[in-house]
Amino acid sequence: MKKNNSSTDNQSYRLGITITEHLLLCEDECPAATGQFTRLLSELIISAKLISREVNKAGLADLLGATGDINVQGEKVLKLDEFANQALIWRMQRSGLLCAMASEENADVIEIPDNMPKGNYVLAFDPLDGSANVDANASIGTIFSIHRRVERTGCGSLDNFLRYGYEQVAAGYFLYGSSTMLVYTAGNGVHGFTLDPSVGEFLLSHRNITMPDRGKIYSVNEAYTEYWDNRTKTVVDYFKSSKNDRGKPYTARYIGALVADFHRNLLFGGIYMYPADRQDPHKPHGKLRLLCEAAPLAFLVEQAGGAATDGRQRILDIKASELHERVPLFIGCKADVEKATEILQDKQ
Ligand code: AHM
Ligand code: MG
Repeated sequence: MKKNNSSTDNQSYRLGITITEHLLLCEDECPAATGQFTRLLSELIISAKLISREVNKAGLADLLGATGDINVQGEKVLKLDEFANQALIWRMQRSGLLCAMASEENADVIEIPDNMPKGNYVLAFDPLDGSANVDANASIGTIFSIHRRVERTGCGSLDNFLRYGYEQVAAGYFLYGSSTMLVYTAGNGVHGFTLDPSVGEFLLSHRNITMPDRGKIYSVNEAYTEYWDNRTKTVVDYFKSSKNDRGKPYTARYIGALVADFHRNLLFGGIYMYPADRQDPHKPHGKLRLLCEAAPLAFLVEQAGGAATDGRQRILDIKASELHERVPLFIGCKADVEKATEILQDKQ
């Protein structure tokens, strides 16, 4: 497997190529760029720094546990979920760069108030993915997806969000782990930046991340085995009984935070699966949300040389039909995802 963290990257980390410098360099390479996208990412970064700050002190500042509310997904809202959601909405609404937003925590499109300037982009986000891990001090993250607004429609219109994944202009995540990281793509490869707390800046640490064709990890919640159909069971059995390219068995890893499981597999090579759950009336299409989880990670994984499907078709080719649409997800190294999809289609 190609190493992502080369000595050159270590040097750029030490010498400090900041995310802003990186974005400005990318802007220079694109004559049509107006600077709006750079400003949009910069605003997201400030929101993420605020969230990272709260996550880091959560155990000390009465930020663990639930608020007592239930969100649109029928899940308990945690105090940090609420903080992350409010931080993003508050900052991004004022940026002047967005036309509308959609959050995993909000039932409807979040409009930009009348007294605030509007922009050309729309943003969908999962403010705190994997938040069930918060109280255990495990990794969590913020996932985001950016589209250009649909010109012929009003800002608050749902049409701005009911789009194909391949129309995204950028996507990424902030991971609040042993370090805070930003990993993003704007269609020119996948780049990772690590927050240096001593200077308060995201510095380039993982340039042009690429995935091997096959991985060595499979990630799935096997406690649900009895609810899967036979083809899904065959897929998981395949990874349990096959050897990877080094002739060794695949290893199982499952944190239970998509963003953290995805990040590990992106760096080390592997496949993450959240299949449909035919017997659970709440999860006939799996658990993960198309717009704020599956599509942005699918954009990233394809840019890194991997693949993502719902077991039948490419995630980026799915047009959302509702804001909180859920999809089964098979995402990771290309050959692994193709194998899983082939088994699910029974085309062996
Ligand atoms: P969340 O966005 O509300 O945190 O829910 C999604 C999370 C994913 O991060 C994670 O992969 C999955 O739910 C875990 O679900 P399960 O506990 O069913 O394995
Ligand atoms: Mg999530």
